[in-house]
Amino acid sequence: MHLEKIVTLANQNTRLRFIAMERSLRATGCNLPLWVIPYDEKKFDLPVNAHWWELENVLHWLEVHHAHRMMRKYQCLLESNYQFVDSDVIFLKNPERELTSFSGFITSCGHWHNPEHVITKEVLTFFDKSTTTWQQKIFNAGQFACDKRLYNFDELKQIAEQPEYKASCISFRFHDQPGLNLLVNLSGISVTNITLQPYCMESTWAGDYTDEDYSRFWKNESKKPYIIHWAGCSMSTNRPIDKLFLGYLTKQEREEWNKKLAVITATRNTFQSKLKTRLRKMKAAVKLAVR
Ligand SMILES: [Mn+2]
Repeated sequence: MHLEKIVTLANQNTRLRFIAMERSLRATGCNLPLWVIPYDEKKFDLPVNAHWWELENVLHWLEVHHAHRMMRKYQCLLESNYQFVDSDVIFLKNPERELTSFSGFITSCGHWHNPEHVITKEVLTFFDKSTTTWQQKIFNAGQFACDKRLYNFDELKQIAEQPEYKASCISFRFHDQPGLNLLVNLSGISVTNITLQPYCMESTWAGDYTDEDYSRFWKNESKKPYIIHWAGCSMSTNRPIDKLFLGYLTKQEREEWNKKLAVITATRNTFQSKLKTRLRKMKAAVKLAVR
C-alpha cells in the first residue's frame, strides 16, 4: 500500500487530542497531508499540511437521514490509499513505512477478541452467509487503512439504504462501527488484521497497557504497534501510557487539558450525587408504600 494521506475526524472539542495526534505523526517523519473531516460546524485553525475535508453530497445525505455524525467517516470509502485515525490516537511509527508491504483493507485493533461493540443483528446476518470466523474481519472504526476506493457516492447511498442494512448503516444511534464494518465487508475487499497471525503485532489499544513498564511488550521492534488508540478508554485516569499523549502538549495546552478534565469530573460528580439523592428518595418512598 502506498499511502497518500492521513484522514481524521475532529472538532473544537477534540482539538487538544488532534494536536497531539498530528505532532506524533510528524515526529515519526510522516509528512503526508492530513485530511480532517469536521465532526460538526465547530472547526478550528489547522496546522500546516492539514485541511478540512467535506464531501457535500455525503454530508448532506447523512444530515437528511439524521445519521450519527461519526458516520461522516464514510467519506473515506470514496477514497483510496489512506490511513484513517481518530483524534485519540498517537503514532509510534511512520504509517507509510509500516503499511508498505500490505494491500487491501488493514486494521490493527483487538475487536477480534472483543467483538460486542462492533456487531448488530444485521452484521451477524451478513457474516452468517459467508464465514464462521467473522471475528477476524471486523475492525475498530477509529483506525483503519485502505488502498482501494470501495464505492462511488451513488453505490454507497444505495447499499446503505437497503432495508437489510439501513438500521446499522444509517439509523444506528450510538456510533459508526456496525455501519462501517458492514459497508467495508459488503464491498468484498479482503480485511487483514495485523495483530493476528502471521504478523502478530502487539496491541494498539491503550487499555491493554496498565502499568509503568508498558514498553516491555515492544522490545521486538517488528512487533511494536505503529499506533496507540485510547478507543473507549479514558485519557484522564493517569495511566502511565497517557504520557505518550500528554508528552506532545505544551505546558499551556496541558493546563487547558487539566482544566477541561476538572470540568468533566465536577459535572460527573454532580450527576452522581443527584442520582444518589434521587435513589435515596425512591427507596424511602418504596419503604413507606410497603408499610
Ligand atoms: Mn477513538
